[in-house]
Amino acid sequence: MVELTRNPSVLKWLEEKLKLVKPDRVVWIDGSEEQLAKLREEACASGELHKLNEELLPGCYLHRTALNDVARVEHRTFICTPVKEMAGPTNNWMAPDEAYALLEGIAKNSYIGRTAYVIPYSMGPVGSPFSKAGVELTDSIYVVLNMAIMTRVGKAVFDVLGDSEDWVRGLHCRCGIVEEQRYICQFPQDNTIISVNSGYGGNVLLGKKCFALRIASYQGWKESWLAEHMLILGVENPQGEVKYICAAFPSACGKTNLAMLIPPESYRKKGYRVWCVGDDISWIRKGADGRLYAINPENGFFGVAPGTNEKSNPNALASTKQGTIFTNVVLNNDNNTVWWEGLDKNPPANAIDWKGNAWDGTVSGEKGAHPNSRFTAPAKNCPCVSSEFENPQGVPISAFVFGGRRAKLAPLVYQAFDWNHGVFVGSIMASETTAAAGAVGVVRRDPMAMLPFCGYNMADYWQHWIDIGATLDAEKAPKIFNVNWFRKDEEGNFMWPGFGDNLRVLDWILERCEGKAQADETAIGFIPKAEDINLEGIENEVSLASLKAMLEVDSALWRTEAEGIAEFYARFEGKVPSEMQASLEMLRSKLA
Ligand code: OXD
Ligand code: MN
Repeated sequence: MVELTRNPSVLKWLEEKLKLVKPDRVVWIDGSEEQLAKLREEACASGELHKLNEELLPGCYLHRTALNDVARVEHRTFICTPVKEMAGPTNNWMAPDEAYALLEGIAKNSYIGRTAYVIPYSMGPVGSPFSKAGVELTDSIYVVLNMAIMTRVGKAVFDVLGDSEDWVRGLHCRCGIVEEQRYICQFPQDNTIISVNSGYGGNVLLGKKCFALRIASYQGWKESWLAEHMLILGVENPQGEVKYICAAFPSACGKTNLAMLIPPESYRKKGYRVWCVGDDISWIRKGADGRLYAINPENGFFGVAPGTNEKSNPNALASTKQGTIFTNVVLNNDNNTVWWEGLDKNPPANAIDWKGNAWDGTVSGEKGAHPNSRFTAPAKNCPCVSSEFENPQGVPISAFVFGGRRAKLAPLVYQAFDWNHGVFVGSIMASETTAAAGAVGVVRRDPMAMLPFCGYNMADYWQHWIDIGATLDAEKAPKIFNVNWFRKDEEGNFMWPGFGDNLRVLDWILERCEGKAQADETAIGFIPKAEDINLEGIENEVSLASLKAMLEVDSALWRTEAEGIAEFYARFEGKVPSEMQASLEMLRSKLA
């Protein structure tokens, strides 16, 4: 085996892990196209990948997971800190000793007869001061090929790492894909992740949720930066100035769509453009000029396929036209391409569904693609990818936007009074569940959309947000907002058109950041004057009266909400920062 580094901590860790899992051979991933091409070929020969139509989808492949392995498994995801209190009340916890013993027991000998792949990868542009290195040891070519899209892989990562011990250790073992033995464990104090018995993206592409959010959020706490579940987009105005926004939404709120939005025609004509820097994760640091800067640590999009189409997100669709790996979508046998629910109205008749069975979409009552089927697409494919995507210094952030899915409660948009109040606004994020998650309309609290991704006690995480704010001059700190695209009228219809028209709300947000637009002060924050939201071109769809209704703050509903927040805060047993308790008290008294 050709080792790609002499880093003693890497070699020692690998030696230990290889002794544990006992592969037949070891392959170091050097990042070359030549090596990746060979692995693709090998995966096609074994059936792990299926090569799609080279003319219509050049360099694209289809993969099907095991039927019992189709999504992240929050109930089997653990934060393994020395004491439970460090993980907090919202994380599953296991003592590190116990977790290592359990997982190493499962991992033991699990690579016998298999190949071990050593993937050096960088989260963030190689060599950027924001970036961090990781090494993932895996027995899955699918993982190698997905990591090669989602991160920067190869020897250059080791060259920058040198002999440093600051890298994240990640061990992935497919084992038998046994659900009852599936564990996704993070050890923040050890910079370590172990994932066993899964082959599904979010559980096994260890650079993504496990490192870039769970481990990185802990690192950010210790090193004075933030790792957030946020997209990054740039809005370019007709003068050519670009302002950047980071936005956090729980899963299933259209994050990828917002990150790549196409401006409404009236905006396009004036010269507005939207640029995508990232669709899922932001790493944020204070720059030399005192402003906050963000990078997207990823290099690709791991997007949900169903519902992605020419209308909802043409940029995402275009991103999947080459060099993409599709997981659990429909295979159209007639032309060897892919299909999913919501792509268009023409499901193929001669097809294979995500389970690998013959499927006729014109008559079948069953879905052909799994609702959580995915595309792994290179960011460089995206027609609206930002020119700053590779900027090692990141982009300056003007606004943070939090959002959720609330039928009645939250107005279309409101602005927090100040940074600390903004932390409160982020902490009270919640979403009402959709049919996809079982019961409809159940409120799930998801502070900063980080509930499943915060690698330490969420109360410490909030304190960290407050501490970061304290280091910023008020005029340089990003302004903080909350949006709700999902408000419904009495008949249950969505009141706001969403998609590209969301730019109208971002427009107001950026005007507020520049101190231009007006607002009314309410109990929950600053609300726009309806006249200040630009409805040009959608006057027939959204009346001023309807917009006013979307901006209303219903005190009775908010009083109930305040009690829900208090109940949630009580779970933290006195650890919620006093600034946030004060915001809750202020809300209660203003509503009284
Ligand atoms: C994701 C998620 O897959 O947040 O990005 O669930
Ligand atoms: Mn996500």
